[in-house]
Amino acid sequence: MKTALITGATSGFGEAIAYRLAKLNYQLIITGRRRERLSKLKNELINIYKNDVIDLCFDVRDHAACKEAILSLPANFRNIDLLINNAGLAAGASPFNESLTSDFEQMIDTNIKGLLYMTELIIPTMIERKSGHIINISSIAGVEVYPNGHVYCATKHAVNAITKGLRLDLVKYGIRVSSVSPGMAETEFSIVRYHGDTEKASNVYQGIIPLCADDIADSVEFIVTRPKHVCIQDILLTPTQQANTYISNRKN
Ligand code: NDP
Ligand code: 8X3
Repeated sequence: MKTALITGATSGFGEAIAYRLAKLNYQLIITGRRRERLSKLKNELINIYKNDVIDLCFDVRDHAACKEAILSLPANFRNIDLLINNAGLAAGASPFNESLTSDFEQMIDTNIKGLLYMTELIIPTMIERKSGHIINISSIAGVEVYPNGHVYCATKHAVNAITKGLRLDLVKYGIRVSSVSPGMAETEFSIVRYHGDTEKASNVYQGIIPLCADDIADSVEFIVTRPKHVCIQDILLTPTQQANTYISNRKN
């Protein structure tokens, strides 16, 4: 049985990916900061799929906490075959000069530094075994910058550079490195982005059928079910009504 670790499994893409990988018979390590949600998800996954699941509650911005979490894993969970770096967020959607420094820091610390911490902690056993797969959840925001997107877009551009860099450095160990780059998807993402303002969040998807978390789980399933000699480097997917980050065909 293969082992996967998913960061940010308490909602949205991470949760959908957890269900999908459990269905594909992975034993899972699910992580996030919201302990109750993790326990609930763990119980549901065990009830439905009977797979082994470990829940680790920590903040990916805290290097010591990431390390402690990985070191706490029992022997049969230490060889992680698949790392899904999914935890992330956008904080704020204002012009640069009206944005909060604390939002900049939260996005950079989570989307870039958290991903780096988890990757550096997990790849040593992949390198040892000359096998493994890392999937970074990037975004269409990593491909093009949109108004008021500045730092969020910068973090996802960084995720893409890190993904390419990892692929270059890990190719000699047979480790696959992929990314998934979604456009607009309705999860808790916009509620978080607008600091809990649900009205502003729902306006984001007005007149659009957005992607849903299962669409991203479909991409992950496609990537992980390819034969070992195939590395899907990236899947960029958007709603049919979204042409790029700022041109959409909204039906009102
Ligand atoms: P959600 O807000 O629904 O989920 C985000 C997840 O990240 C939660 O499980 C949250 O868990 C976790 N998370 C956030 N900050 C931290 C932290 N500091 N430490 C640990 N976990 C953290 O959003 P999505 O599912 O939509 O987002 C998942 C990823 O997909 C993100 O990287 C996002 O940038 C990306 N993305 C989203 C798109 C969208 O339109 N929805 C499109 C393209 C990419 P908890 O709060 O419990 O810690
Ligand atoms: C989230 C997609 O277009 O809102 O990464 O930035 S977008």
